[in-house]
Amino acid sequence: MKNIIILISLTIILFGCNKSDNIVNSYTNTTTSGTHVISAGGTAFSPNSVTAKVGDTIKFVWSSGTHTTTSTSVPTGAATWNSPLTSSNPSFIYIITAAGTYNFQCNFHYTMGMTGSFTVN
Ligand SMILES: [Cu+2]
Repeated sequence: MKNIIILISLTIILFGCNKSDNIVNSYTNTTTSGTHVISAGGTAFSPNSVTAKVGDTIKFVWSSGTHTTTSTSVPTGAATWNSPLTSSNPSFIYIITAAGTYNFQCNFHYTMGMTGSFTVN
């Protein structure tokens, strides 16, 4: 009887996790067409250069290590950003509101070339 209760509890826990994953996935899927994923790992962003449009989303995703995504220059009128990218802060979303060139870096590894940009038309 005790084993049955444990089994039921595990099923509820697993079902709960799957359910929340599905919500995350469906959210991602609805924004895929305008979403550009840039991953941070090692000492590089990948890709480190992206072309996008106003209204698109740049999604920074942690891959390994300890990083930040930090804007170093943005077009007039655009918001700057500075966010950790770590195992406990594994993603950061930036919604583009202005055309121009955006440059960003990892504050820990920019001297090793961990920089990137996106150009918005
Ligand atoms: Cu870094």
